[in-house]
Amino acid sequence: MIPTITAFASSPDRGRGQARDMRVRWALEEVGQPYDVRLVSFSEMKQPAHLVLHPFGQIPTFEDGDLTLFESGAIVLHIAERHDGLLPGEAKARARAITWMFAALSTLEPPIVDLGMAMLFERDKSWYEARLPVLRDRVRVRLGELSVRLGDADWLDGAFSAGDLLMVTVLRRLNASGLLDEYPDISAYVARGEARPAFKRAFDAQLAVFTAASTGR
Ligand code: GTB
Repeated sequence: MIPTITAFASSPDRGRGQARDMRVRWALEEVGQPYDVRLVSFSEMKQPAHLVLHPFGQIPTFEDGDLTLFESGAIVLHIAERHDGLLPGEAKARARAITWMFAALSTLEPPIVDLGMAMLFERDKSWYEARLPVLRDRVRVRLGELSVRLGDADWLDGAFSAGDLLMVTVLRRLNASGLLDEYPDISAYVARGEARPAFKRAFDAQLAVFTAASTGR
């Protein structure tokens, strides 16, 4: 039996790999675990059949036999714990890699999502022009700190880990903001993640969904 994940039937990001199924796909590709994808529409996400899997009516979910998970970070951790390749074997290095997973999702992602949401949904508000620089500066604070820690290393703590996988997917959400251009070392870090064959397979798979939906094939 292979796991099944859920993803947008028609992703609002138009195949740019910004939705959170991308990180789950990438993790599965990194560890060589085949998977099925069930595509769901926005209305299907709010129906009882999906709410049983995801109490907040969102994607992604992960089903493997009688185990159902939601929350992309928990899903990636589950995959990383059950396969080689995404977490170090040594206990302290493993704990540090998991720390970076949490840092990506709870320290970096919130200000990045706040900025993205404002850019998408608040442009017509009277306060948008005043709020935007505040949101951008909040992200800059974190990028500056991350840049210092990364230094000239390829990855956050030794070998590539699930911490890097989540961090790269979170940072990619800044693509439309132009902010990554201010941090060439972080841009290069993201590019290293995107250059991984597993990332490319995951990206192509989610892009194929968008292409098929938009061409009717
Ligand atoms: N904390 C949860 C997790 O990490 O799994 C958050 C899950 C979540 O936000 N899912 C979104 C969703 O299902 C899709 S990824 N939204 C539908 C809903 O809430 O009704 C968020 C997302 C959506 C679109 C873009 N985009 O267009 O660029 C990027 C990211």
